[in-house]
Amino acid sequence: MAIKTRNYSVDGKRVMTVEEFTRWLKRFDEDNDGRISKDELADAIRVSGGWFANRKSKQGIQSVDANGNGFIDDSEIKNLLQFAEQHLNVWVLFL
Ligand SMILES: [Ca+2]
Ligand SMILES: [Ca+2]
Repeated sequence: MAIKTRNYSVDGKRVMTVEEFTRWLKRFDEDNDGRISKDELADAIRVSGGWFANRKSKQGIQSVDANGNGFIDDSEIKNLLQFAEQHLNVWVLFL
């Protein structure tokens, strides 16, 4: 397995730093434009075992898209941390 072992919190969430979460999210940037689209976020939700991925990703982007371009830009990833806890089974640590 190429995937590194992660720390897991007691409730089964993957524990990551903001940096690790950013790297993890970027794996879903399939067209490599440096931004996360609705479809790419939906993939991240699916991989995390979430239901209603398309609907959640639409809501997620709307709630974090500060500049209104319809994508999650680098500067907006930090707005996604609460969403990550709720829908991506990720618990982001602030260090
Ligand atoms: Ca992209
Ligand atoms: Ca944006």
